[in-house]
Amino acid sequence: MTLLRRSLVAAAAAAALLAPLAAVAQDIKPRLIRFGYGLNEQSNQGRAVKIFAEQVEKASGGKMRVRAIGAAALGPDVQMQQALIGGAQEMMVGSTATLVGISKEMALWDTPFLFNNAKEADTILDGPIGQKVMDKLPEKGLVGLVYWENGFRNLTNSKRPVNKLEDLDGIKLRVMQNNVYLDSFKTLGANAVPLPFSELFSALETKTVDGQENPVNTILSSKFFEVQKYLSVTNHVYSPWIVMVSKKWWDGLSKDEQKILLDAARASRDFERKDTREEAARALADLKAKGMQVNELPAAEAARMRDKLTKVNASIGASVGMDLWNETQAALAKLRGGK
Ligand code: KDG
Repeated sequence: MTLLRRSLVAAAAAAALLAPLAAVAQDIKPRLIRFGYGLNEQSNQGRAVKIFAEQVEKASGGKMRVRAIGAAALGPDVQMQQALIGGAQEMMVGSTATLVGISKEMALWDTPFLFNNAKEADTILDGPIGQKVMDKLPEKGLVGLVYWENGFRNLTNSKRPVNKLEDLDGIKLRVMQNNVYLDSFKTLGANAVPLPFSELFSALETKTVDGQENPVNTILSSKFFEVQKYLSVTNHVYSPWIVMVSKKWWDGLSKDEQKILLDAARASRDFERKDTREEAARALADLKAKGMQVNELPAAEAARMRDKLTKVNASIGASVGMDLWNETQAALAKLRGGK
């Protein structure tokens, strides 16, 4: 047998010996999941991603590892959404409001004053209507797992307290990149300026905008109190976050792996809502202690705000579909003791 032939036979034998080891090595190499989010690690959003990561690693015996990447290091919501659709990133949590450009039914959750309290929000979001809205995502390349709580949104600005609608006149107010928010605050008299969350602090600091609106948790964790004097409690809309997976990647997982992610998402949802509500209960006192001047919008002014925004609601109904709109209104009426 020639030297070449002997070498080839030896190489083939070595490869046959090493193949099972390579397969075992492949088996124990953990599946890495890049999970992007926009707030910082110390925020309620960051804390919940950490819980999700711990649950996944524990349930998979270390075979699935979540790399939590916060502070919009993977880009703003809209950029991460595209990365998931393209399969360049596995998971994210972000605002439903920034998803409307991809899935129009998500605009349902932008409806001003849709929910009166967290119980209504949990019941609708975790029930058949919330699932129906989520079921529109796979055709767009995304899979929604659960809704987390961003929370009821309130106004801050550097100019004056908002005690009546007219106090919004001329305020340059940053809003999320979403037409309902844009239309709503234009209707209320503000000069609405859409910006990604990642640019918000510097826009406030440089006075590019006078104000913004976010839940008190975010006002605290993003230190907006350093660049905003006035906090006016309006609770003008309940804002959900949504935990999503790239469908391209999801479809390649085993049923067991998919169940691990869904179970961990549900556990992190329950943690996140409890954690967010406990933090929100302390937040007004914390923000006052940090120098913010806090006022509550009087009920009569909130009623005026609702009335002014009814035409925005009509456009939402038309956009998400009147069946979904009417089903939601009926479910809420039933929850509130109506027929
Ligand atoms: O990644 C940031 C998003 O989670 C966004 O929802 C935060 O509420 C937010 C805003 O105002 O952009």
